[in-house]
Amino acid sequence: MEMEALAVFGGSPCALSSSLLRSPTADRNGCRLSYTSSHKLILRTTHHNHLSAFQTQSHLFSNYPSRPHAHKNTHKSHIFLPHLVASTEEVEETYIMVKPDGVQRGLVGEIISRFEKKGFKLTGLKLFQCPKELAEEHYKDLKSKSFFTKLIDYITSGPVVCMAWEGIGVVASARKLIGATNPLQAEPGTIRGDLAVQTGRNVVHGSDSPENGKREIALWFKEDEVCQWTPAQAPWLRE
Ligand code: DAT
Ligand code: MG
Repeated sequence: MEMEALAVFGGSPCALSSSLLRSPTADRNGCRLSYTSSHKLILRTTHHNHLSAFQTQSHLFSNYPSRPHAHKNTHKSHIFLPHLVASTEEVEETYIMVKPDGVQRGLVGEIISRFEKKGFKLTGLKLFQCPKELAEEHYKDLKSKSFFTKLIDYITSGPVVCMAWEGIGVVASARKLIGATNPLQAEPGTIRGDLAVQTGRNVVHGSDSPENGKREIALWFKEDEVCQWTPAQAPWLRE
């Protein structure tokens, strides 16, 4: 269930949102608050138990309602990107992860900084030693690939930094900031293009679709590890 228009605000979103977001009632009832691109406050019920690497994908998403506002704009503009279309209207979520090589090489701050500077909103962040089962679930679509075992060994070889980011078109934009899978083919200026040389050590992961963004955030984060807040810079990012 999803209820829209608890409040619509114009000039002072921060004051209103911060008091509502601290509401213990909202927490107790398992509700999440978020914002549409048009600054409407959304109350989203999340009565599901997030988070098990062993759950099926459909179960993981059974309580993730589609955003009602996603269907309201009849004339949406889109930016075309290879393999992905970035919405310029819809708030999306993406799962970004600094892989063990990025952590070992001291690149955590650099990588976080790229998404921060772009203007996306960090909603989840943790250092985490990934169990094998979770790595296998995360990369289940690649199970048949010859490099799968090596990939799982790599992802579980040391701590990773898990991040949830939110924003308009964040999925495709993050993929652009990250660059091509093979760092030697990634453009200079991208994370992989600047900081890595080999596909098997490409320092960072980013979800490849809005659906996978939700799936992966639910997989890697417990519900109370994801935080809804309004950055002070919000009015300076979007008119
Ligand atoms: P991406 O991480 O760019 O989304 P992917 O989803 O195709 O790329 O693959 C996931 C990861 O698997 C990738 O970041 C590194 C590894 N990988 C992909 N192709 C590989 C290959 N040909 N050899 C070794 N590792 C590979
Ligand atoms: Mg991928």
